[in-house]
Amino acid sequence: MSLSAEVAARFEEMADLLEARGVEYKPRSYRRAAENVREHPTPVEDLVAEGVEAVERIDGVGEALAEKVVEYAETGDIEELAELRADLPVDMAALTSVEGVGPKTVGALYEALGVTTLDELEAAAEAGEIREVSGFGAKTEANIRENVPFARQAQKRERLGDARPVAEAIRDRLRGADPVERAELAGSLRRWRETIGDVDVLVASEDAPAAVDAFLDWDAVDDVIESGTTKASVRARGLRVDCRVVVPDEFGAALQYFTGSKDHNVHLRNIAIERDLKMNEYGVFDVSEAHRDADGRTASGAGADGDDQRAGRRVGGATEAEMYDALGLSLVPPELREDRGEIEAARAGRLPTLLAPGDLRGDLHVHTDWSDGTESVEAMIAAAAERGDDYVAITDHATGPGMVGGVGLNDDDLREQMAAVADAAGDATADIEVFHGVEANVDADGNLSVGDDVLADLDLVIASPHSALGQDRETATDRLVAAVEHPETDILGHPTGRRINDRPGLDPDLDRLATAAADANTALEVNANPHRLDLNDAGVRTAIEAGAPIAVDTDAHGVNEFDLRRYGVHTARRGWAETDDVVNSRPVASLSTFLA
Ligand code: DGT
Ligand code: CA
Ligand code: CA
Ligand code: ZN
Repeated sequence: MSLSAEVAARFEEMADLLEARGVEYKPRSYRRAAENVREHPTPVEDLVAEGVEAVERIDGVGEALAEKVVEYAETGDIEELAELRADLPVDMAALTSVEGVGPKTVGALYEALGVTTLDELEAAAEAGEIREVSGFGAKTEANIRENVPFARQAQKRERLGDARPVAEAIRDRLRGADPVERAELAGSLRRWRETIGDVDVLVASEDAPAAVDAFLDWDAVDDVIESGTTKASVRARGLRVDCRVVVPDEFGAALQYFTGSKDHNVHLRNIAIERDLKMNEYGVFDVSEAHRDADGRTASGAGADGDDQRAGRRVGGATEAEMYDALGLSLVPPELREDRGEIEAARAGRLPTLLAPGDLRGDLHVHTDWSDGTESVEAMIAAAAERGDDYVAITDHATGPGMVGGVGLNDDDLREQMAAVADAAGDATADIEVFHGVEANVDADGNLSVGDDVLADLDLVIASPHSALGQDRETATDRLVAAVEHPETDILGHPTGRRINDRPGLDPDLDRLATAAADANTALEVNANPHRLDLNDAGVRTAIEAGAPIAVDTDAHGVNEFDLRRYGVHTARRGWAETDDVVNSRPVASLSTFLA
């Protein structure tokens, strides 16, 4: 976590604690300050280095708060926060992660029942104690009981986009360490699952203890959970990180094993058994009679860790490809390893040729400072060109349901923007095709929030749901189908509106939606923002099976967010997407045909 993000999180915690104690106004100013600190273009550490006056340049941060920012940067703590925590010793983040439980509820339940943790909250609900507290009832109690398990689950899994950068930092650090020959991420992170339980890092080295030391030497380590001569687990930047060290000759076997998923590996192991083979983290071994020695052990180094498991004649293990090959399978890309038919496909030689990160030619969902983006049209075009993209679409928010604080453009603004985008495209020095579009809001009934005459004059129309995200399945499906069937819609943006670990969003009948999208030749978006990943992997798979086109877009609100593209690409890969399924992998001429 960056220092800015840490400060913002501490301010939000203070806001919650103050609110729980019934303090007025102050919580709002802390929350506003938190948001502005988080979004400020200059990292807090740079401002702190300049002095407290520089910190005060952040909107909503006056002298008192600026001093707290400096205090946190210098000491890692805020005294007032420590006092608030001592006064209300609750696990605020966990408790307020339960839907329907806010800081005020936490304060009231602590006063009345002494509830401090999720477990205690659940126990109180189960014992029928909550309904007895003034201001609470049986319905609230039932809701809490129902929502605690969901909160517990969400709480312990981290978003892919939060974990990846941390994991890549330790991987790269290990790659530079002397005793390390190879270092790779494994587990759910290598499979690019949308959330991850813990980070798994695998290292190849001839000197395991030295490699473990290199891992423990990482400056992000807050706490060593356990450590030994070949593995260690630590807590770093809020994540649990497991590191294992193997000899180079067994790296492929270990990488295959620790990448998982568990279901994928169990299925493989059963195939091995059918073939008189044994498969584990050390390799694939032929254990047919001819290759088994008297006591089932190999001759060398009896008694060492894993020796029983190394018995038999080894037929593979240095590389992952060898592991799959030994089972008569082609190498399965990590994103597919969920036991969802990939093993049958690998056996039949029918694995999909997945979309590759370099296949995308441009982004079709980009915001600028005309709506809630942070940069100008010119800057976003230049950044897209800089990346080597063939085209980019400028698609600011239209006004309408779900847009708050006057963020969106009305029809007149959009007409004005047409000229501005055309000018910017004309001025752009780089050779990049610029499309002008809009992200229109889909209202609760499936209508778009922009006039048909304006939609017809734009190059591209994204229709996105931003409001009424609690609709039932039937209503939500009707609504989204209406949006994809609108003659001007080219892309259905973030179709469910979910935010990972935050809100579930719509739960449409994806078969029906995808069929409608295929018939209307409207693309369904894979929004690459790691808070969204919407469609998700399963949604992509359904869309593709129905023949609906896919658009993988970053929804960038600033130039740095173009880097989020990879999360969309790998999510699409998890949904078995091939290059031809994705409209923004097409050359500009063929994309233009699609949009027309
Ligand atoms: P996570 O951390 O919950 O997001 O999911 P993973 O898949 O990273 O799981 P993790 O960290 O518990 O273990 C990493 C990999 O190690 C897992 O994907 C497969 C392998 N593994 C762990 N435990 C078992 C097991 O009991 N049996 C088998 N076959 N493989 C296992
Ligand atoms: Ca893991
Ligand atoms: Ca693990
Ligand atoms: Zn957007």
